[in-house]
Amino acid sequence: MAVLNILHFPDPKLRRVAEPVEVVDDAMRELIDNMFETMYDAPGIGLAAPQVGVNKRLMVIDVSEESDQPLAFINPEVITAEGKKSYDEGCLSVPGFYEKVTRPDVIRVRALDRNGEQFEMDADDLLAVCVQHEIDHLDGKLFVDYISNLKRQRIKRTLEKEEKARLKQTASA
Ligand code: QAP
Ligand code: CO
Repeated sequence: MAVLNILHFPDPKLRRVAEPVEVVDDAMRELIDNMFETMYDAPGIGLAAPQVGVNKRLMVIDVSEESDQPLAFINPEVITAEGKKSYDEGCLSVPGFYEKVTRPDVIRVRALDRNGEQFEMDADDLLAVCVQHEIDHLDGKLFVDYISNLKRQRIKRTLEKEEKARLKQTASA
């Protein structure tokens, strides 16, 4: 297993629409395991394949207190959505920033599991937020797209500066 490198906003790779997964094979299961390891290491509660540079419709989530309820979703789709709720969202690709985002409150999601079997799941509260946030990643969308241009630009400039500083460090090490 391995901890993968997480891309940060405004990396253009985060803006691609990801491709559906055609077959769920051992290589896919290894990627899923590595994504869980990367998410738990961060630590985070959700991670989508585009965040680790893989342009596939795949995401992992664990919103449990004990980090013992891993959920993998392949080719996920929201099939019903009701209500509205705001939640303070963050993102492993936008480290250090949290903003209120309004989304449907209760959803039903359909996906394939790590064995390629289709399942459906009802989600509310944090899980519903997280599923929708991660599906957005598969469509090249980030939570910062829901906030003002001014706030998004500020976040972009700060993260670009941090990335430059990291590159300098890496070059001199
Ligand atoms: C998406 O986000 C999410 O800024 C998952 O410095 C977030 O795991 C769904 C994280 C909130 C619903 C509500 C963020 C870690 C983790 C940071 C995450 C950071 C370190 C974010
Ligand atoms: Co995210």
